[in-house]
Amino acid sequence: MSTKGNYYITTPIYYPSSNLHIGHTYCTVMADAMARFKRLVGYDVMFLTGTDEHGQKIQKVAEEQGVSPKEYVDGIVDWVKNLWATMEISYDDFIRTTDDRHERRVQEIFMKINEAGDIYKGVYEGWYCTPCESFWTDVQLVDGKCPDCGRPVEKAKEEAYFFKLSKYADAILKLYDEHPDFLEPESRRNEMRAFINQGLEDLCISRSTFDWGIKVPLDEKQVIYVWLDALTNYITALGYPEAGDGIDQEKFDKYWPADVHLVGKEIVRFHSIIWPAMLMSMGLPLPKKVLGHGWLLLDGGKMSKSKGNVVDPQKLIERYGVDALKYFLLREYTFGQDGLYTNETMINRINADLANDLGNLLSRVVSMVEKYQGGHVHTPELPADEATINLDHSLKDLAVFTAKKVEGHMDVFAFNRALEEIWVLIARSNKYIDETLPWALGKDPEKAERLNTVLYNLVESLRIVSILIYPFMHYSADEIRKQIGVQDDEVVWTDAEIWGTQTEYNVVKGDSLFPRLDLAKELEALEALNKTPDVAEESDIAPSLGEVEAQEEIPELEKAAEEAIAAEVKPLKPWIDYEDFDKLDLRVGKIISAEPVRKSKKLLHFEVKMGAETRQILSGVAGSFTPEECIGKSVIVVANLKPRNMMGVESKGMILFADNGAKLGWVEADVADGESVS
Ligand code: ME8
Repeated sequence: MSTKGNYYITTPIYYPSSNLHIGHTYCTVMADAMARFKRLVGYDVMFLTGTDEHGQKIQKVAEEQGVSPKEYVDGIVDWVKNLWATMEISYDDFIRTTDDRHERRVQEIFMKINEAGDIYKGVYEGWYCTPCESFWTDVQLVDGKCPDCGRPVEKAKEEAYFFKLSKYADAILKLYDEHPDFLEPESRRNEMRAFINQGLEDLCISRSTFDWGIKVPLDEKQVIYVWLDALTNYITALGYPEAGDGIDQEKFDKYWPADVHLVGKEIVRFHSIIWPAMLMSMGLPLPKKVLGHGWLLLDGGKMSKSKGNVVDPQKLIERYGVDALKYFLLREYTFGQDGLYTNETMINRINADLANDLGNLLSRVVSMVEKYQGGHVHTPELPADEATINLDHSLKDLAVFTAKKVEGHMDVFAFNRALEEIWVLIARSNKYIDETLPWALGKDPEKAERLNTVLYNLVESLRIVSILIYPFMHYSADEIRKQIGVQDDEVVWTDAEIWGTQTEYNVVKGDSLFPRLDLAKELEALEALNKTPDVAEESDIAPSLGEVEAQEEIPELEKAAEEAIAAEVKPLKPWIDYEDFDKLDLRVGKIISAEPVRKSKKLLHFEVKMGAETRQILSGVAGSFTPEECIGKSVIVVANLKPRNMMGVESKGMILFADNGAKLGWVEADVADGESVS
């Protein structure tokens, strides 16, 4: 029963251009854990996920498969729903952008925005990045390429409808100022501010070069272009803008505005600029929070079977179970930051936390209750002496206070900290066994009552653990409850704050929760799994494109996020011979002056002192540094790079900078200028 109000949480609607991978699973698992947690603490939760099915990329791949786009996406959507069913993802609704309810409402929304005077027909002429389905202005391009994915762009010109996004620039900046928690983490807010300050262009919201989309209601020749179609899912699923028709608008009134849109960092821009602008145009309240999570990166940055990573969540689940995968994803990574996925990290995490700590605690306690107590423990009867009272209290106090700590971490989406807190209690319970030595008590009939007390305390602690882990790993929670004999089927969060809710337990030992894994064997097995073609998948149109390797052969299918992920951790270039390296003359230089270059937004003009010689060097770093902050830096210069003319100025050499794909940093030297670097 809900007492705390309503809570609406969403994931992105994923592109069914291919099967989902562990990155999508990561986002959905976080949303599911939060939805389950909120339900448990008393909210009436609406958890929405779904698929974003229109667009040129999907149309192309369907054509290549010789099927209609709808047939194509149907296959993938079945796979996605099946994955979520296996994981018991507790969504309340799954919206597909091809649902009739969505298509109809998107058209109505288009008309509403049009009536507000925010749509006009124009001609766009810009740089178009096909994989990202994004237009860019000259200023936004980085080295002439797409600033999001780094791929080449092409000039495009076409009649289309535009949304007056630029009109809302100030209102959005004001939103960030007045409601800083609208967009988190803070670093993303700063990026978005900088993006808006560069100048916000109106947004092209229709296309006429393909037809796999929702028709523009005013113009049969155009289809609504992805982001208007996609973002609106968050309200069309609630029945907006119409009442009646089986889906009551009550739902909209009840859950909108959303409490949180959980999204990957590469689509924060769409959710924190375009989406609020559209809502402002419709006169609707804005979501309370857009939360950008980090990426899971794979070895070398790119998901590929040949690199030895199993990225298919189904395969990991088949081998280790749903809870192990969920626990690993939630415990290993820090919300908002990128993290590296490796099979080894996963297996080590399962062994250390699940097999050793949690699994062991359950099996030790249940075995001892069976062995020493005939499977039965009851509320302690005899008051213990002071030392034992203190010992017992240290366990009880920790146990009953853990729920509040978990709540605190969940408030800020710190899933890993919440789990860490629960594992402190698990570790304390394991230590309590070592401190109380039940096997020694078992040898002395006079200590029978103390033995009962110790084992009862341990079972109580496990009962509390079973409640605390419920939002994250409900299968294991249920198994623990079954083995220790919890009578109440319903998991009640507040029972985790009470010691002694059940006066008697009859335990029944079951299977080991998480058997210990042999790391070497598992790594080998996972590698073999990678290499084994999945027959079921390859006989099926949709999943046959599920492997990321397959996508590598079909560049159009590669998604912006995956490209950007690859860009973030750049794969190593091929080996070079020492002779190649030796051709470089690297010197330490000191920047003695720095100025902008006229008519260039990118270039800075540096005077660099290298011992006796002072050179002028132009670098495309104006987007990252102000001239003032460059002066005085000691840098590394490729001194024998052939001089080049840039904007009519000769640049002699090149300064080295660190480049993480998003931002440049200094590579500084700590020696006198002019010195050689080798
Ligand atoms: O962008 N690590 O869909 P999409 C972590 N349809 N999360 C990842 C990830 C990774 N390696 N890869 C994907 C779209 N994700 C649009 C969204 S919403 C109105 C429209 C997750 O299939 C992450 O949450 O490319 C990311 O934002 C989302 O999947 C992108 O899914």
